[in-house]
Amino acid sequence: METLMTAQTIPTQPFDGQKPGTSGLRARTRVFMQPRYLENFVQSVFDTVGPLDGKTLTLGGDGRFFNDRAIQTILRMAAANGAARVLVGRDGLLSTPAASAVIRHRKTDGGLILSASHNPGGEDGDFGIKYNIPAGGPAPESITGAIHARTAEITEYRIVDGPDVDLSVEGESVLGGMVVEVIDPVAIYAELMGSLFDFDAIRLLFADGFRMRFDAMHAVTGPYAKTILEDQLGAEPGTVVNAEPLPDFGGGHPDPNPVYAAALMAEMFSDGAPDFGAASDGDGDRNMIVGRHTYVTPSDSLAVLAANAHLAPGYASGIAGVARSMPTSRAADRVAAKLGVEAFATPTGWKFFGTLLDAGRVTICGEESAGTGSSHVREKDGLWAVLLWLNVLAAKKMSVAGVMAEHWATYGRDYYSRHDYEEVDKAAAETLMDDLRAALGDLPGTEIEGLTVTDADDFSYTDPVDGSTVERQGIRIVFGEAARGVLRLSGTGTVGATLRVYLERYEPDPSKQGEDPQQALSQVSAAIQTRAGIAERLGRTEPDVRT
Ligand code: VG1
Ligand code: CO
Repeated sequence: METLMTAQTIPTQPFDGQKPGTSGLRARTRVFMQPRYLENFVQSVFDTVGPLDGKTLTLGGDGRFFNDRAIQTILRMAAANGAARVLVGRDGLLSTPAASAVIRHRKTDGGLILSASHNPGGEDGDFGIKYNIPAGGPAPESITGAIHARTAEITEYRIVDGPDVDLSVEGESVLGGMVVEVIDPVAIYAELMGSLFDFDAIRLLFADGFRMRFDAMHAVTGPYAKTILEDQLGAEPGTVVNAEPLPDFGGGHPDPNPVYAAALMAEMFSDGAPDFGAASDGDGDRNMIVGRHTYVTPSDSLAVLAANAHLAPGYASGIAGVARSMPTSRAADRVAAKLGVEAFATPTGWKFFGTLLDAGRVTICGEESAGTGSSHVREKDGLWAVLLWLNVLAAKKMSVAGVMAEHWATYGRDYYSRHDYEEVDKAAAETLMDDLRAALGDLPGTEIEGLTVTDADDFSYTDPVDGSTVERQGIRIVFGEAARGVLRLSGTGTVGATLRVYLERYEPDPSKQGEDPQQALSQVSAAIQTRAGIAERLGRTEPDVRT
């Protein structure tokens, strides 16, 4: 029986810095756990997108430490703010792409996703939250800006009292007049995947002895990968490892790149390696693709998927266009040109793809940070990318190495790597960027480490659909047709600053496409390091991560 609960109005004062970054608000878990911090932000979201009266929201997170407590708080606040219903994943879990799928499929009035994605979790790790709009995607800058403005002037929030809602069983209950509907976190998503891909062909592939390793990194994708890969597609039991979501991701860093997914890399480069390997991040929107003895850069993966998407039933009629974030390599543009479809370069962050997807201008999008996705949802989608790769391999009956060789022979190879300098001094990193920005006009024509700069700018973007503009989205230093370096500061970190240096070089000649990427990029890397003064300014001679 539901007891009558009255909404309470609690006075509060603003916290500094509740500014959503590349993907929502992120902060140390302990910062989020202090009284009123989460409440302030959630009430600011409700004040911005509300009133909530009669509305339905989707709610879930990646299961990291504080996920369970935060969900209970948000449910009480949604009830106090008049929401009619909240759909919440069982045990409070929903991967980011699954949340997007639920928002779209059940036509909810947007949703809240709790995650700091690839950032480590735990009481001493990071936590995060973001609001997604009814189309299913991350809120655009106009909304995140309004939410931030609201956090700076908030004076009270609303919440009902009451016991915790039991989220361990599917079904409905009532909280302060609002229906809480606990849903299977996997079902809607798995059904969507089944509608896009040739599951029969992938089943045959596994039945023929194709071997795969999927490393869920103790993050949210485990249950999704187990259900789809092992139960539905017949991959052998044990294909998915680290499948149980843990509050601290088992102490790991749930970022699927060669450094943080070292165990998977070692297995894929061993004798007797499986045919195919993949990993996903904290909230399941990123993917890493590895063939036997073959690492596929995310930029190349985007290009390969764009070139071959028509082999999957969901994309059989072809793709409308391709969008990539600006720092992502130009490999996808080459595919778009050949297909005769539009190609777009957007700022970093999935929120910039939403308008293009909604307008039907693009079907496939991707970022060099291991995010790929399509118009099926409005988030990047790790398992989707893995399934499309499987569908392509099943249709082409080729190995990953074979697919890559064929792709590069057709389009040329874009050698690519990102070098991250993590948790460096924030002021020093900002000065580095400011000084470089100030020198942009003088760069063209200068020679650095034997390379001549032909162009240099700070990327600004006007959305071709809604006309909104953003500036200062990354400094580009271009060396002729072939080589390019991009520098920008991360917008997802919680401590200090992270400098990202994106390097690429184009090689059309198949006889020169077998070089080690770091070797192939050493000259452009040296040029950027020298011109930006990374060693002197940041005290770092080596990056922490090379993807
Ligand atoms: C990073 C990536 C960006 C991605 C964002 C969110 O942002 O570079 O491509 O969209 O993370 O991904 P930044 O500002 O740190 O470079 V996720 O999977 O952390 O939500
Ligand atoms: Co993520």
